[in-house]
Amino acid sequence: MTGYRQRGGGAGDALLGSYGKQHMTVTDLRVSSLGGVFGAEVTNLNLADGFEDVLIDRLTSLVYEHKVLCLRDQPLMPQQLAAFGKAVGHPIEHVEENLRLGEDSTIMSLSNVDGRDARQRNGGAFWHTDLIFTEEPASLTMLNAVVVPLDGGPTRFADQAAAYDALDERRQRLLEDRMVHHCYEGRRDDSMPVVKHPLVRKHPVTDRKALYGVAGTCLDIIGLSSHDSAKLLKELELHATSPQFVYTHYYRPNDLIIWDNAATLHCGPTLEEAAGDAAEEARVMHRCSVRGWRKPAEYST
Ligand SMILES: O=C(O)CCC(=O)C(=O)O
Ligand SMILES: [Fe+2]
Repeated sequence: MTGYRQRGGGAGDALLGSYGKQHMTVTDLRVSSLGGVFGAEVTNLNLADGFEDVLIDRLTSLVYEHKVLCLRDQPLMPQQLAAFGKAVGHPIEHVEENLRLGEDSTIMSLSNVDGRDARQRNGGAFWHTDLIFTEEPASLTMLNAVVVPLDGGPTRFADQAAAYDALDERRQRLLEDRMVHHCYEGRRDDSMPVVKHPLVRKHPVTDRKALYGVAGTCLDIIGLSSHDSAKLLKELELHATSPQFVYTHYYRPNDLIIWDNAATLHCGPTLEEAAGDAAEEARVMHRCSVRGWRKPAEYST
């Protein structure tokens, strides 16, 4: 794998539970902007050394506040990522078995170096929010960058609370109590169940309103004619993903990025298969997506 920007050994080689090192404390964290319209970076943290509840509370608070959080320099083993996912929520088993990583069915790999087809390489290369086509969509999703291509293999994120706030009040009122049908891949052929979710969603922890899942898997807005529904969904998608709401994250090896699926849409890059001469295009991410909303102390009143 020469030419890949690949992680080295280091802290990630220590397994969770080998508590020889000192745990990081909340006061050690350094938080700064990622330099875009939203999102924050966290440094001076090493999850591989272990983590306590108070640290998990602080990190989830930061995710809710900033919607996208990048923890730098986290070369986690899959089982460490799974343990972190378990601390944050209830990790979700991936349905496609060949994407699961080793023994742990809650960690999957996104990769363009292992011969998988374009559908699996590019499964996230469209604007969406994770698992909204199920009754209980994902709350948070995290990606740990293992191999990063030269162009940074970016993921784009769109701030859906800001997109909602930017609508005029009349439009906000019009959208407020609407429900939307969703289906896996936006299928309309009855091959997968159809579920309903609100078009404007109040965040389960922060209570902040946001547009919810207006791109990706929506079939129609309930109560509108199919013409009006298609027109409005198209307009909302354009609005919700317009540049003033978008932060594009170019990865560094060992980034651990965490996003809030209730407050954002995201879109992965379109990936060519990377082999031989195309080594600079290689991209491997370890992924964990969770359900459930951890409520840090500051939100439990
Ligand atoms: O590969 C990416 O950048 C994002 C993929 C994605 O949509 C996901 O992991 O949920
Ligand atoms: Fe996704």
